[in-house]
Amino acid sequence: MGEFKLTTVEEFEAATNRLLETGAKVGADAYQFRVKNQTPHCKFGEQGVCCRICMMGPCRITPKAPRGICGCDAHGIVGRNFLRFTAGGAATHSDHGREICHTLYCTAPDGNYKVKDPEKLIRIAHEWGVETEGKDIYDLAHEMAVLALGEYGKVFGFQNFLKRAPKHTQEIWEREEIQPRAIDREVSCSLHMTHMGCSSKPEALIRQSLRAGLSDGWGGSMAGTEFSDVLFGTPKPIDTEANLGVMVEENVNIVVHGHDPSLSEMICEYADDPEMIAYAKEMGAKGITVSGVCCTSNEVAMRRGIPMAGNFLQQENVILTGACEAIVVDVQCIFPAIGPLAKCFHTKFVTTSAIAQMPESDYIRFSPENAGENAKAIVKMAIENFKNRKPELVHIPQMKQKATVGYSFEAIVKTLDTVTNSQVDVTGTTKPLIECVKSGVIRGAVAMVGCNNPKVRPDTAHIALMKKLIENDIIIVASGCSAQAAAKAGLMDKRARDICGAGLKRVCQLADIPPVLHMGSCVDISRMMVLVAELSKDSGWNISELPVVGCAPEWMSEKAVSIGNYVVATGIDTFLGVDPYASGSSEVEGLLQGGIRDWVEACYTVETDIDKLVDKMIDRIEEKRVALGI
Ligand code: BF8
Ligand code: SF4
Repeated sequence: MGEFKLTTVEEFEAATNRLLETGAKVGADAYQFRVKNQTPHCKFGEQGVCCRICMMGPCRITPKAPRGICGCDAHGIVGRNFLRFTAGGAATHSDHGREICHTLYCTAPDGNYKVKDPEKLIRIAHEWGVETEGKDIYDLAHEMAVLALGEYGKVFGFQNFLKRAPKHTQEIWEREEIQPRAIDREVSCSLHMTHMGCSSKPEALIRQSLRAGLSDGWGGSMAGTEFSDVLFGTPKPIDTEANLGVMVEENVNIVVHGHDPSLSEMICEYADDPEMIAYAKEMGAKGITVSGVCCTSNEVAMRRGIPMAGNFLQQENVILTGACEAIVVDVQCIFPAIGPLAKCFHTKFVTTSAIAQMPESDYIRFSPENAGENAKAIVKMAIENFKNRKPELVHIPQMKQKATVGYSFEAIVKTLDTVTNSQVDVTGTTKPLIECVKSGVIRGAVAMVGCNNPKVRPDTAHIALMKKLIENDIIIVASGCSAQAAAKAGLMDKRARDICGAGLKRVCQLADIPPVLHMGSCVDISRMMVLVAELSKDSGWNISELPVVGCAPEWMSEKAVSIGNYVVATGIDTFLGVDPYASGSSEVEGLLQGGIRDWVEACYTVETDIDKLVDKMIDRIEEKRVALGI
């Protein structure tokens, strides 16, 4: 094992440039070129002042034309666009959650999917008031799946999981009338409110944005996370590796990409099958390597230690290695560019979901009923494709870092229990962590989340922010593509403790953890909600008083706005490095970056200067400490 050193963004970029040279040889397109073609972006779009929700438009607001044809002003248009953006994200996360609930419904002792964490299922059943005594675990799974699916369309009442929040938070949601009702209703209601001739009042639109976001974070995403754990196991610390160097030249390389673990779990299962490995050898390979891109990669890394080939803006790179036999995708964050790019190489592009169908792909429709059969067929297809590689195009950048991942809420509680020697019985609570925060050994925590976006030099913001935060004794929980940026850099290697401040370094040593804890995929930001809820209950502080902030420095997707809304609505100040198309309305911007604090005790800060962004987060954490008198 060589000496520990972080990988720099310059090194990432050198590897990418080398891959783009291969791309040039085969006439491949890449996002770097498309960005140039799309720059400069439309100013109306950037400011959020373009409206095309009815056929009298499209209308664009300018000083000379301050209202659309219907009379809507910039504040109404920006607010409506913001709510529609949120609804898109809430629908997307929540529908992923729904698929997981459906998979739970399809579990059987001898089926493709089984119950791997029965204790967790029973725990959730008790939370929801379901009798478990003497029930067969599969009967219980089916009963819970039906109830969970019911959360999407429940006729009366609010989301079941809201009861997990501290009382104070629940009271805020009730007072502000933002408790989410049925998940589908919040999405529908958002589209209704933004139809031509409905709401144009920023307060109403932003309030519904918070409610739709909450239906995601404390509804659909939470169901996605919790029932994925029931199906595939609750993550616990596990070692893996990250970056393109995890692909193995001598092996058949299968890359899983997307979000729903129902597909990737099955592919991993069959890629491990001795029969398949023997077949790969017969075809001239040494074995089979499955690696991942985007959130599905996080899912299988957290549960199986499957290596992470990269994050969002690295998805084209896996094909440019010339060593990818198949890229198998389910839903979300998949570039439509993959089809034409794969055609420049021998790579098979396999789409599997009716939700994400793309041209120039092999469509093998996946369902819980045919999952085993289809996963086997896909693995076989990849193996048989090994012989079609063009050796002269193969180049895998030899760049990877070790990472310890798998820090679910349950795993964090268990791991951090070992840190302090408190006299009180601390087993199973967040109290040891609170003690570290109170004493100042850890100053606070930042939830680093979200995507890459070419508007920010990819990964620089994630990595620079995390480095400075851990130097300042601020622990990080990370998810999504932010977590993968950290892992690629080496920040999830336990040896990264050496670049932390003295306090955090000590905690990392005692607990044997890296300073950046991988909490999973983007739906798993619901795990972070459970964590802050428990921290609040165990400390007696309100969530908004905790020295904790959220940050998405390179975000790009609608899902990220939905997340931002539920994080803020839960009482956590959230820092964005990319402006959410809201600058065209002083009223909407004023609410998001200030006014909503009166409603939910937190708001957004938008700051595109990375150095300033990190300083603002540190200042906010220190302000909260002062307010708590710690
Ligand atoms: O849900 S962080 S680029 S992969 S949207 Fe997509 Fe953004 Fe990555 Fe996962 Ni999340
Ligand atoms: Fe224009 Fe109003 Fe129609 Fe929007 S709703 S396109 S502002 S007329």
